Amino acid sequence: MMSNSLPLIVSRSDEIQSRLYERFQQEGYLYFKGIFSGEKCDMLLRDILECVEPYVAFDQDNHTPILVGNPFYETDPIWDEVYPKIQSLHSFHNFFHQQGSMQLMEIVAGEEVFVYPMKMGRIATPNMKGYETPPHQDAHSHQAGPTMAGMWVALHDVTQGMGRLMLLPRSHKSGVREVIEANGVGGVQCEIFPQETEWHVSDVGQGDVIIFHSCCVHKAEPNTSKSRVRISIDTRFCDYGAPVFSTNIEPHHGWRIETINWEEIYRGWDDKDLQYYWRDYPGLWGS
Ligand SMILES: O=C(O)CCC(=O)C(=O)O
Repeated sequence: MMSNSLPLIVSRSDEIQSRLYERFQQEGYLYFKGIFSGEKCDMLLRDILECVEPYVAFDQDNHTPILVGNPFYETDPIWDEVYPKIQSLHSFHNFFHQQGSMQLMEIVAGEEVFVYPMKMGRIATPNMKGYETPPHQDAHSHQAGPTMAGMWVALHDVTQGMGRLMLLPRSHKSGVREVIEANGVGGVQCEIFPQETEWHVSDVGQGDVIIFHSCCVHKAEPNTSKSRVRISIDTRFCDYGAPVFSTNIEPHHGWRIETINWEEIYRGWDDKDLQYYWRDYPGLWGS
C-alpha cells in the first residue's frame, strides 16, 4: 500500500482551549513547538546520557546523542543494563509533573489530571531497521478507555532519519483495532485500513510535545542515520477518576527486570511527594 506524509499540524498553547480540544477530537493529536526550554530538556538529557554511558555519547557540535558501539533495542542486554538507571531518575519521572506538562494535559483531560505512574524512555539507535516502533494504539497496549492520552517529548532536535514519530490523523475515530505480533517497541502492530495512506510527520525540535488520543495510530520511522540516537520520553494521562488498568501503575519494564520496582526507584529520591502518589487513585482496576 502506497503511503505519503504531510507535516504535523502545529498547535499553539495560547490558542483558545476549546479550539485545541476540538482539533484534538478531530485529528487525534496535538503538536506543540518549544513547550519545554532547552535548559530543562538538557538537564534531563544529561541525566539520561550518564545512564547510557559508554554506549551512547553526546556530540556537542550537533547537540545530538550518538551511538558509540553496537546498536541496541528495548530488551537487548545493553538496554536492560541502562534502563533501570533511567527508571531510577527523579528528573525523568518528575518531568511530566511540571506545570508545563500538566497545563497541556488539561487541554484534553480537563481540570483534574491523573498522570500515569508508568513513564517511558525511548532510545532509538541506528542500524536497528525492523525494530522501530510499529503502528499501534495505546488504548490496546495500556488497556485504556477513550479519555486516556499519550504525551511524547523530544529531548533534543529529531530530524529525518533519526526515528521520528509518525501519526495517522483521524485514525482514533475507528475504535480499537485488531493487532498482530511485530518486532519493535510494544511487540504488536495494529490493522491499518486501505484508505489510510496519509501519515503526519515533521522534524521536531527540542522541547516539542505531541499529545495523542488513546486510539490514534502512531509509529516511528526507522533510525537510518549513521550514528545519531533519538532519545525521547513519553507517558500517559487521563481525567482524574477514569479507569486505569493496574499494569500502568507499575514502572515500565518492571514486569521483566527485577531491579525495576518502585522501592528501588525511590531509594535515592529526596522528594517524597512524587513517591506512591498514585496509591489512592480511585479508578484502578484489574489488580
Ligand atoms: O517513541 C517511540 O518510538 C514510541 C512512542 C510511543 O509509541 C508512544 O509514546 O506511545
